[in-house]
Amino acid sequence: MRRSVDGDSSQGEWISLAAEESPKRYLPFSNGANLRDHAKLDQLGNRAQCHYSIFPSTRLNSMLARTHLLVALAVFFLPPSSVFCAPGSDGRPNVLFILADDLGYGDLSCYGATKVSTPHIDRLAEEGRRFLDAHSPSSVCTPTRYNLLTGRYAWRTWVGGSTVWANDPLLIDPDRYTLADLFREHGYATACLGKWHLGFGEPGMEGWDDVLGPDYNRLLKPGPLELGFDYFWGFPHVGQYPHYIAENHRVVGLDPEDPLRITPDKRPGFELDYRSRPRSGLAAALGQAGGVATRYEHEELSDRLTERAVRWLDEYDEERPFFLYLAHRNIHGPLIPAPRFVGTSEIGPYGDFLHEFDWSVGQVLDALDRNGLTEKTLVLFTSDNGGVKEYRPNDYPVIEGHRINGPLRGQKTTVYEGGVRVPFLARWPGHIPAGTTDAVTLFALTDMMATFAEYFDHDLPPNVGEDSFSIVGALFDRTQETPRRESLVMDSYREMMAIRRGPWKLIMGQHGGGARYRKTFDPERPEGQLFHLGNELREWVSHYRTRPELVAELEEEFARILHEGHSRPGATGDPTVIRPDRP
Ligand SMILES: [Ca+2]
Repeated sequence: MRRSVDGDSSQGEWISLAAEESPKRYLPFSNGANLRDHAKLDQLGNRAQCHYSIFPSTRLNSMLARTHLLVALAVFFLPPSSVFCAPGSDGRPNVLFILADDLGYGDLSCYGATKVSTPHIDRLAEEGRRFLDAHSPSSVCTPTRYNLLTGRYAWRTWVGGSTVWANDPLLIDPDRYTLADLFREHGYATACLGKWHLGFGEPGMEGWDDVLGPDYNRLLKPGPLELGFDYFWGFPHVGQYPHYIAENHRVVGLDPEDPLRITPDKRPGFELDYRSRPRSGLAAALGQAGGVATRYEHEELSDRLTERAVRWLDEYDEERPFFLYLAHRNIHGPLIPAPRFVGTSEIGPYGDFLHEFDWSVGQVLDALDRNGLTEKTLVLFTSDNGGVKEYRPNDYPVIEGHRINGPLRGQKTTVYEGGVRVPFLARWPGHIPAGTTDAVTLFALTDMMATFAEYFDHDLPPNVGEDSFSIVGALFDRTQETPRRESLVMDSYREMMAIRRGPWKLIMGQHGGGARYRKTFDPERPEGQLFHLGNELREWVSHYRTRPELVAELEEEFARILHEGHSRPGATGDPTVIRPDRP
């Protein structure tokens, strides 16, 4: 196995996969590298039959710019009441937010995949807008979900860049104003279906154990219902124990005679108390005992979630609009689809699992059609982090010919683009032009808070959405009233921090900071990595040594965002540190 350009050999086999693509092709400051990345993306544009090319320098893209300008001008001169005149009773759409799990930038046909077929998800691209510069912006599940629901960087919290485990409390302070609170305040019914992965309960609650966490036989509270959701049906996480489904505050199907218990990790250290037990990331060996009647099998989980989501839509008959947060379990490992999908793809279980996911999304879109909701619903579709090539040997997928993260370097848990750049699709018939592509708007899932606040003409208080910037302008081709995002902080599972501004991305370390990252420092190499993503999306050519003034500027901007406790103008915050201790 060759050593990668940044020497991150600690990240194992995936580097050799990357090396197969001969990084030398990307090493020179050559147009060839640019063209290679761009040609790949151009294929994506063609596959989605987009109206626009994504390349700023091309003639087609100038058409894009002109079209956006014309639309913006037309919108500007329309009376305000007509701008969002929707078929719904009051003009505001339902919002269906579909969050895939571990879906990579190259996993969908509409983002360039050729070894799998995702026609139902591609439909969203064909009938809506595809974004190419969207970010999670964290590299794993929990912190991204925190960003989405709060509009605040998760590295300001005790979870840092990693995930909560079955014995962790609710990460979001119940007093914090959330995206669900925003929708509810504006008259929406709110529901969360699927993977939660933000923890339940709090230390000191009845039944709490300092090592094992909440008592799953009691009320799981606080949880989603304390954060603005009217209804919750879902599971705490995927993969780790316990394997159960909860509805609102209760585990479904629990037999009092067979209580569900978490069994402690056998490794040294877990006899410690809650605050001093080993950090998250080591807790995967927690087990489950009892609760037999509550257990699900992985192969049935997608079916059960799909059935619940479809039934929720079929039964929805309220006058008020809804915000449905559908957090899917696919395509997070274990890669076990329902038996009827096994063998349906050319690339084994990974592709089969993608096919199951696409089927599931298709069922949900069919439910919108069947209930006359398609025209009244803004569908947003994205992923919580990049795809996984390899970090859990048992799940190593056979992916010959399939580039999980497309042209991007890295994978889930790293701060390279492969870990944090995600597909993002938006469809609202009549309001978002069909088949369009936006390659220029830098944003993150953190930005949903400010986006919908601006849409509702809702001034965010200073202590809400501290790192959130609206993308209303890019989403709906309208004049934007609030500041646009100029920089974005991203982080890895091990809190390797990066900051993006324009095409430049500074990684404040020598590696990608992935799950297997070890904090070793090579004095022979530059302290950080500086990439120009506009010239070279692949992140092989570092300009760190040649652009010290730019490195200093970006470091200064990051330090400001860190120490001011916020990045959104008008917000406030206390000086923060990266991953503070648990409260
Ligand atoms: Ca994930």
